[in-house]
Amino acid sequence: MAITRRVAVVAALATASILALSACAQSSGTSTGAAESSTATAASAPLPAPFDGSPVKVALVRQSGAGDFFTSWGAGAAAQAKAANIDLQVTDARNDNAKQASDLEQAIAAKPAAIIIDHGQTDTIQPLVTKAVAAGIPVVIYDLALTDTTGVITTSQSDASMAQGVLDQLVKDVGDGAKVGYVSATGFAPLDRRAAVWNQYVKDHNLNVVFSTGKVTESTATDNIPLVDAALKQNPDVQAIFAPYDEITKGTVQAVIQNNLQSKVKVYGIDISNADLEVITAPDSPWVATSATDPAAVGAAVVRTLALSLAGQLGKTDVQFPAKTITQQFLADNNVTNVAELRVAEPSLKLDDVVVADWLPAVSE
Ligand code: SR1
Repeated sequence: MAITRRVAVVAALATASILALSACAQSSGTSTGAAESSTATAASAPLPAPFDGSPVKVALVRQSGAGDFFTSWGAGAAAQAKAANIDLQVTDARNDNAKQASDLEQAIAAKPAAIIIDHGQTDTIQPLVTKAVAAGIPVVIYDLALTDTTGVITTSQSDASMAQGVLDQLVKDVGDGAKVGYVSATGFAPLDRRAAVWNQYVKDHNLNVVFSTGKVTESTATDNIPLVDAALKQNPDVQAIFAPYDEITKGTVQAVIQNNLQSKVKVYGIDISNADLEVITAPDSPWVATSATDPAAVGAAVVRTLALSLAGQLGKTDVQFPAKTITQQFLADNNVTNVAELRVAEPSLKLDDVVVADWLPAVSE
């Protein structure tokens, strides 16, 4: 790679880190404000009960992590809540499991009309979900693995199809039997679901896994760089790396570049954001494909799931949000450099036909 091109990817990664840091600063603490740029399509029917009177109090108990995904998800949730006359009380434990448990205890004690739980660890949260259900409080979870989902509405991205989409591309690019690396962590519901698909592809395509590493922290992108750097130094002949969470993907890309392996190693990720798109579309970026939803659309859709359920109109207990696999080539062909342009190129990302009603259209950014 020419030095100028290498500089372009590194510059994109540096911008991505700065964006991630400012995103962290914005997303901590309590906030009920909707994203300024969001718009609500006009509803064609009046709000039904219980949304037709005073604002409906709903607690959103989050365990978010580093990066744009969580910030956009929260903005989408807040915008949709506003459109549905929901007073959304948000707490965010930011990787602190004890704080999330205490936030949930307090939410149950406040007797809201419902509780949404975004991410979290099974051991900490299961007993409190059981307590909330016993207290008659409707609970919707997103990206949380429970051992008992009785009385709970579960939501997630379509993690299995996300992993399949990007791994099909990996196998197409490097072939069966290729030398591959894996960078992820265990104990997080979406990552565990993606891992199950990865293990199946490794078996089915006889992939030669030369390293497995990775972790989730408050600075996931930065903290994965030395792990992948060490793995690459041991295995410079690896052909492809699966890094299924965009913060981990960014750290992986940085490690590939600092080892000057970007022309030899392809990186496959999951998720999308403006910062990610900057990294993927930088000249000679090794990040060649990602499977993604629009996180703002998913945050909004989780709130709609709850709203439909409170109105007695949901009719199911599990909702999965479809994703798309997006290649570097698709972005280049469609001149996509940010999420707004991606929504135009791939309108299904808006989820505007998922868990909607005439009184509850999807908000869009
Ligand atoms: C630590 S879990 C990270 C994942 O959760 C979100 O749902 C995103 O898809 C992200 O990859």
